[in-house]
Amino acid sequence: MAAAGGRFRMAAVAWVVLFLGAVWAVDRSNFKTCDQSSFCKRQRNTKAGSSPYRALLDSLQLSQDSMKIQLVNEANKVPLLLELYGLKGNMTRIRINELNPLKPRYEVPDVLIGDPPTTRLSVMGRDDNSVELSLGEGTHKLILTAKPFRMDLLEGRELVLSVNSRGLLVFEHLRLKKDSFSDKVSSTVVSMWDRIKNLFSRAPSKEPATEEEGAAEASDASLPTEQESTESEKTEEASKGADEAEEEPGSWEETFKTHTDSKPNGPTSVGLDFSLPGVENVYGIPEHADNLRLRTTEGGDPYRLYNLDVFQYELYNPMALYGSVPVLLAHNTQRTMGIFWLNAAETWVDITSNTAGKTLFGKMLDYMQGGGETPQTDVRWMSESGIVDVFLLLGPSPKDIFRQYASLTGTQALPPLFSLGYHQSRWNYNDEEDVNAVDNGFDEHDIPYDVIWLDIEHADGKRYFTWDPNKFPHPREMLQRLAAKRRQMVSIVDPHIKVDSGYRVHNEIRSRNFYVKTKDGNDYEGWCWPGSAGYPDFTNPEMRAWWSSMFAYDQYEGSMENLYTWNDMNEPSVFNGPEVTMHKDAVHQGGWEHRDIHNLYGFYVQMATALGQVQRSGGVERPFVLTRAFFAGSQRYGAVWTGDNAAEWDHLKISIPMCLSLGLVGISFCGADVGGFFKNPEPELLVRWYQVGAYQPFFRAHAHVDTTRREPWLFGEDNEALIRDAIRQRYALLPFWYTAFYHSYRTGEPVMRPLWVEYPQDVTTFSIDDQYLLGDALLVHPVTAQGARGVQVYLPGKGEVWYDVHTHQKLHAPQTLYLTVTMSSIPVYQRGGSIVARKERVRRSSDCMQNDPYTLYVALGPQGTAKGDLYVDDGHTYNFETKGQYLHRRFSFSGNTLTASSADPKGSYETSAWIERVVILGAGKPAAVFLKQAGVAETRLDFTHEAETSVLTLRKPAVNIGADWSISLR
Ligand code: MIG
Repeated sequence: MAAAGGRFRMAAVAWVVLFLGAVWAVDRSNFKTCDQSSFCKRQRNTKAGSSPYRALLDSLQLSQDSMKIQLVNEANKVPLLLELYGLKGNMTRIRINELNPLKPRYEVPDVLIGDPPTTRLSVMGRDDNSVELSLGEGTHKLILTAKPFRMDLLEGRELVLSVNSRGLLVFEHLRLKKDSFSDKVSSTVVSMWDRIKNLFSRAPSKEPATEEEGAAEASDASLPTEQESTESEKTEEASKGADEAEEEPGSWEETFKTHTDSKPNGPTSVGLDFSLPGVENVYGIPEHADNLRLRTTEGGDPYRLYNLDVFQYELYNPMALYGSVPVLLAHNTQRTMGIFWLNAAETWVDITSNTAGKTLFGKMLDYMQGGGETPQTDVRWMSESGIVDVFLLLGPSPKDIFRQYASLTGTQALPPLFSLGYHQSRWNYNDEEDVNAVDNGFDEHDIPYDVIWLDIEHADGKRYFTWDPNKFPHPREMLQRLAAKRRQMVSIVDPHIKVDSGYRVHNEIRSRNFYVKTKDGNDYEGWCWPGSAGYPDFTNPEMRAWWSSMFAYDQYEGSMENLYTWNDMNEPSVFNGPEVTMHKDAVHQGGWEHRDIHNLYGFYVQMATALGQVQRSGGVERPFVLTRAFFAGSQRYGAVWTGDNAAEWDHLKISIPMCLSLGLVGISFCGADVGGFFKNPEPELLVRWYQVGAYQPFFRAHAHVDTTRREPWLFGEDNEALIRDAIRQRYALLPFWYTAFYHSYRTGEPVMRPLWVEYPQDVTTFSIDDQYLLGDALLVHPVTAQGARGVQVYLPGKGEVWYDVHTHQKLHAPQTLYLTVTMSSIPVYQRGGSIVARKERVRRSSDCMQNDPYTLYVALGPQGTAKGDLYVDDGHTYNFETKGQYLHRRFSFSGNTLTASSADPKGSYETSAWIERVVILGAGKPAAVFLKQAGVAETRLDFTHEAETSVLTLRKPAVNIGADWSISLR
């Protein structure tokens, strides 16, 4: 690859150094600190104090569903327009934009699944300096104070959230550069804007340049401006603004390392603060390699949200990573709330707290002396461009928050069943023989697996949608061989497209004018794996439609039904770009800068890819697409993973909080590279990682091209047996995983969830992130420490009981127990009161298990009752949605009777799968057991009872999983 040049040699050198065991460390100098990001610095330089903003009460307009009011910055007189909406389901939306922007500001499209339904707002009272509004179903009220501007949200008489109470609303209005300011220049600017838009006019487009434009104009028109803002007044404002900004270096041009950002629009950032009285625990805003519970950012950098390809990322810091979800959750024993900051530009989040640094004892002392202030957390959001568009999710319970957020951005797509099985990947499986040998290896070693993955070396010279003619000359035969074993393959399709006139994909994108443009209007080119590469403009719906069409079987040659997709490098990664990504002044469809849309790029790549997969099957089959970059709403399109981790114990450990944080903001289908991407894991670490991965939603082993091979059978028989056992545990629980995903699909609740979600009043759980729950029934505390002899497990729930799933030992809660572990231990507990379905016959793949019989595990609660459910469908089509072809079964145990009934009469599905066993944990020994089905005489069931563990096993009820029945113990 001579063309690839120095960057690749450099990368190679870096890896050699790494593999020689040199220091593991991100090169921090490649990435900006807040101080090096001029808008972050400017925003942060505004300190808490009295807000310069005043709300003009006379401008208040109340309509059916919203309130509009002008805000004016007393310092520069620039007017803003604030819109407030009460949304159905206990949410509030606040939008702040310029009243008369020089040109439209970016408003994020496509993330919300629709226009959120509103509720009626009403004015309850007003005086000289404030207005009181009633929100929602009358449960909340909002007091807007005019001067200084702030808003306080109350539930009953309790203040739950304040906006701009610290006076940190900073809205940099669009203005013209001072020295270029004249009528002539101003018309030049406008015509430049038109010209940039026209760059895309070759592409046929039915949509107007921006929908937002129209909306912004409409809202301008609909409001009487207090001071009629004429062109000349605007002019004054603009020049005033320019004066202020002149003092700030970086406002009109910004340099980082060798890159200069031309910033044609000058400073455009927006920022706002939120105060949360009574709150000490905040979560979310992934992706960061940090604990579940967010820390305060005083004295350090804010958490950064800017999708980046970070080489050798370090743990426990607020640096940006591959994906961004601007959603923060706040929790205390009384309530849970959420703040969704809908902005796709570079964003920083500061968190401060008045109790930070106080010890628990200190807080207690405060409390006892009555002198302590109420704990409070303050959150400050700062984005480089766009508008303020923020949703306040008012809970009050954690599950309300999930429902509220899902109503805005959608729920987790129901994955095809195979994708919940085990995935075998490495960079790279070399050729068809290699794929064959690995595939056969799983059979020889009796280890189930579902998917084998091909990384970038499979394509012809990193030209995605093609196959290397020497290594993969017969892709269809290879895929057919896998299909015959009821297995799948995933191939990588990255969004950087090799600039090569012999490459059809490139030619088509270029001829359709679908590439992102430079600020000068040329096709943007960057260096990536193929050498010089173009970046398709995924923000353009026409481009996405074309991209989707590339997944048709006749377009993607060599593909077939069991080939699925992996989207990597979609931050986007640009090796020679600023911070290894795209220049912010690159231009997208509609004339929007990359600055405006950056965090959305990866979201769109996965969207277009997933849609392509759906279309290739005529809308019948569900897609599977793994993405590295993501945004709010990405849950609708597939799975994410945590990128290039390392074969180190700390990286194993942090996979838990990283996936928990994603689950809290809707993205349930999360996993980390099992084994660690960089470096070679020692066998102990590899085994432990399989044990952890088997109990995380996306379960894929993956490894860097320079690592030694690590298929499960390469580490001796003992380790192989341990890995086999972990993978088999995963497969046995597939019915449970699938059901948990069904719930996530229905409600948005996370599959893998922090303990506090189920025990919201138990303060002990608030910072736990070394154990978690799957659904509401299984508690997992995996071993993540080297040489571990035991783990401290916290079992929550006053008066509850838990059962060790391996020994069936019953344990009383709440308690922290020390559990001794060996290399085979994967500490998992089933909650007393739950029922979990498993399939316990060992097969080659999940598809082979489709009609296998079930075992029900009924774990009796303290009252001798239990309930649970099971979701079943064909595992791969949309027929569950379009034809009602599914079963949602309910099981409940009380009064010594276990009953099976339908949880949802709208669904029905024919399956031959039956129940082969029922295991009741915590049961006494009955004299006899009877099975009853409608219209059939009662039959007696065989059973065994273990007195020591109180386990009652009922043999062969042999009822179809779709049938209604009851079993009574007498
Ligand atoms: O710059 O495709 O995170 O999983 O193996 C590295 C090669 C590019 C990064 C991904 C990794 C993948 C690798 N890719």
